[in-house]
Amino acid sequence: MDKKPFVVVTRRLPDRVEARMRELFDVRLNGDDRAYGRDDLARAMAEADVLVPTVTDRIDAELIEAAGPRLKLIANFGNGVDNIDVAAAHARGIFVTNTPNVLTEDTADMTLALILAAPRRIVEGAGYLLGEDRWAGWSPTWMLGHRIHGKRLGIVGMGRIGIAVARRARAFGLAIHYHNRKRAAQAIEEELGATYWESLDQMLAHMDIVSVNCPYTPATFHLLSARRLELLRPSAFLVNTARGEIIDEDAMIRLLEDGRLAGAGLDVFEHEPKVDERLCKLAEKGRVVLLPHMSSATIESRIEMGEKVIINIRMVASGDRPPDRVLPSMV
Ligand code: 8YV
Repeated sequence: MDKKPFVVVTRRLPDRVEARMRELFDVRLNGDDRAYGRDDLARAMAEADVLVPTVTDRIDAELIEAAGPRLKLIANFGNGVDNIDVAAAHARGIFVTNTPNVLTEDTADMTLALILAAPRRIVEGAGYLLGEDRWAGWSPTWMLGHRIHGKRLGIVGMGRIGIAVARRARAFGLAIHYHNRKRAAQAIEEELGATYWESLDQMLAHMDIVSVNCPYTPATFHLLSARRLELLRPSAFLVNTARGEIIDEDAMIRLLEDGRLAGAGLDVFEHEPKVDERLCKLAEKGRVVLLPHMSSATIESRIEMGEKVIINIRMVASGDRPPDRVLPSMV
């Protein structure tokens, strides 16, 4: 690759990151932040040495197979790489990288915010003061939520973010339970006082709050299927800051509408950016708290994600392996 690789960035990035990229690369930025369409992606991949996509770009096998001979790296601005066909890239000898670790704490913070916001009706209460009918003052039985202290939290996916969520939840007095492909290290379990559930079904049936923190892969599509969602207690709350496709959203909505699930806190949706109208109606009633995929939306995270992208590009440009390489076996 040229020392100054031709890098195409599909979305607007923090100023500091863009400035550094201008210094280091022959870079094409996206000033007006208009999301790339499929043709834009195909054109960029036909001529670039490096593509820097985000979660809003679907980089599938067809686009990768049609990519130009220069394309050596797809440096995802994001931790999750479900938007990229990693196996197809690998087959073409194109590196794929992501931006792990730098957004873990912020994403865990937002997960806790939703674990608090849904049972404690925070958004609904805040909205009340802005609504038509003004607040008539305190009342003993009004806006009552559900205590989370002492309740059981079931974490689906005990990776970096799952562990960071557990650490915070423990401080809130939640009992930590988890299901994961493989058991966490004993030291982690002891630190968190965490109980491992080999059976996801069994765990779902015994939790007060369930938090989805696993990656979205072909194996986790509708991991929380209609059948599994039925196992949840009617008093349970469901939180998702991972990917919408991990939950059968239609089945979840029907349980919420029928009162067979107490509530949900959602930062991601199965058909993003489309948010199901029924969820919006449930939000108006305070039954769910909805956020626009902003779990890692801090200036610090986004700058550090950009810095990781830059390091991955520079390593590949100098003929080395990028530190945040994603292999097909990892997804
Ligand atoms: C990113 C995320 O902002 O990193 C992820 O996987 O979902 C978000 O933190 C988004 O993916 C940007 O591509």
